[in-house]
Parts: sequence; structure tokens; C-alpha cells
Amino acid sequence: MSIPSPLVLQSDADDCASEQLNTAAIGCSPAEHAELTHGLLASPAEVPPKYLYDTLGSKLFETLCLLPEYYPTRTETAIVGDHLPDIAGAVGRGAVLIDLGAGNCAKAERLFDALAPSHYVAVDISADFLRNALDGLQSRHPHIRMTALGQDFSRGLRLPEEVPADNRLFFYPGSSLGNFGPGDAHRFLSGLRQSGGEHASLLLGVDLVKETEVLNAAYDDALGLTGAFNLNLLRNLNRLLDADFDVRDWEHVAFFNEQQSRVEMHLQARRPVHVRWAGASRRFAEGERIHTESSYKYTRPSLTALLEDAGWTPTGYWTDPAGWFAVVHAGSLPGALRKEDAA
Ligand code: AVI
Repeated sequence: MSIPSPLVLQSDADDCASEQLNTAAIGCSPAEHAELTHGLLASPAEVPPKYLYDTLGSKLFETLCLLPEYYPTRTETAIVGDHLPDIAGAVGRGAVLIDLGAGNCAKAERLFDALAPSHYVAVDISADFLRNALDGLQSRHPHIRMTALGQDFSRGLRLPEEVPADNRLFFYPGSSLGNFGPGDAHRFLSGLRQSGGEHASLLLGVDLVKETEVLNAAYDDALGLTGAFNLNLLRNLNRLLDADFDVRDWEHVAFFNEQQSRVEMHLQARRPVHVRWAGASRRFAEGERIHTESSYKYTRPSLTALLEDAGWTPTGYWTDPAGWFAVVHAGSLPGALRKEDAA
């Protein structure tokens, strides 16, 4: 039997062209240059977490998921493994499975037997990465129609016409929702509600509030891998902006901010430093910080409120025995669309 080839679509517009900015020396688009410069000149300075994930950063992230202190990945895997029949019962078979941030597609593949999706849509910022992953996946599951979409869906998901409009299941594991602030999380979930139509559902992996010591250790591990992941952002900035950050001038700081219910990662200057990059420069005093990531932690009530406010109705909730992580299923009940979201 011949194996169908998965369809790969690169749907993000190329926003690199600009007449104003001389991009010869820098490795990013004018829009990224503006975003990064704005953040680095802000008080306190901040850089969006997506810049943690260059090639080395992605490898460091993959590795830190194996750390004993970093419980989310293995806890989510265990929850799905322990509750798969129940999850499948809630979700149903034959859905159009839309995998947001699919990466190597391994998490979704674990659901294939139980959920028997009619169509699998893998969405990731890197279309090249997906192309490789889907070739193998399609040969192992020749009966499932597959589409790969190279897209930064955090700015809004755009699905091509070939993706059936009915029975869409959005799969967003790994507690990635936690890297959105509350306003962006609401916008993101409302956006999915819009793209899903009346019979969509959502399967989310979400990290929960727990003892501060556990959270602090997960983001500041004894081996220093999370620190390397965070500090590598400076190397990425050097490449993107032609900047002159010296990694040795900075240290990794991470802690649970109870009031905001989020773990914060920062890079803190060890001494006074003067950093220059294409088109700008800034002095940082000793102890001054660059905020690089927030990882929001939810409770069942705060998650329910977020989902309901975005037009979703929670219908299934599974957790580990310690209650550290949750896998949540939510449906889009007809009529649950809020007027302002539908406008
Ligand atoms: C990708 N994201 C869900 C991770 C998190 O836990 O917020 C990123 C991470 N940062 C430090 N360790 C892992």
C-alpha cells in the first residue's frame, strides 16, 4: 500500500523585508529588532520567552525536561497514561486533532490508538522540523490524513480550508498556556473558540500551584541546566541583534511569585555592564534584571474561570496523586460564544 505524503504548508508571512533598517549586520527581521529593542530599553528590561528557543535553547529545553526537579513533563505523561480510557471517553473518537506546538509529534502520537483521529494537523513555528517528524508519523499511521502547518499560532491560528470545520479537537499540552500572561491566555483561548466552531473541544495540559520549594527547584535545578537555558538567550540576542552581551556578566534567577501565581525567570547583572547592539545600547547596574519568562500556575477554580470566560466549558479534569499537574478537557457548548468575542 502506498503511504500518502503529509501536506506541509508554511503559512507565516515573511516580514523580514524593510527599506528603513539595514539588516545586513543583524540576524532578525525589523519587527523582531523593534520588539527586542523596545523590551531591552524598558524598565525593568524584558525579552519575550520565545527568544529562549534557538537551536541550542530548544535542545537545552528538551534536556531539562528530563531533570528530576522538572516534574511537569513526566507528570503530564503519567496522567495521560493512567487516564487514557477516561480521556478518550470524554473526547470521543474520530476528531480532527489539531496539535499546537507539535514539535516531534510524540505526545499526540500517544493518543492516536485511543482517539483514532480522522485528520491530524500538526502546528509548529518550524515547518522544516515538522516535515521530518510527519514523514515518519505518516508511515506508521497511513490511515490518518495529516497536515503540517508552519505557523506562530500564538498570534492567532489560521487553518487552511482542507482542515474539516467540524469536530475539531485542539491539543495544547506541556503547560505552554502558562507562558501567556492572563490577558494573552484569554485572547488565545477565545481565538481557539472562534476557529473551532460550535463542536470544538480542547485538551490542555496545565501546571498547578504547589509548594514554593518544589516550584523554585523546578526552575533553578541543581545541575544548572535551567540556568544555561536562560543564559543562552543572551547568545541568541548576540546573534539576532549583533549585540555584545558577555554571558559571564549575568546570572540566572528564578522564583515563584505567589501574588501573581507565576514562576519568573530573570537574568541578573553580576556587575555594572554596558551592552551595545545594532541601533541602541543600555547600561545595566549591578543586580539589575532582564525578565525572560513567566510561567503561570493555576488552581482548578482559576483555570475553570479562565476557560469559561473564553467561551469553553470544562468537562473533564484529570490529575496526578499529588495534584501537581492537570489535563483538562473543555467543550464549546453552542451559545457559549461571548458577544464581544464573536464580533
Ligand atoms: C515551555 N514552558 C511550558 C516551560 C515552562 O515550564 O514554563 C519552559 C521552561 N522554562 C524553564 N523551564 C521550562
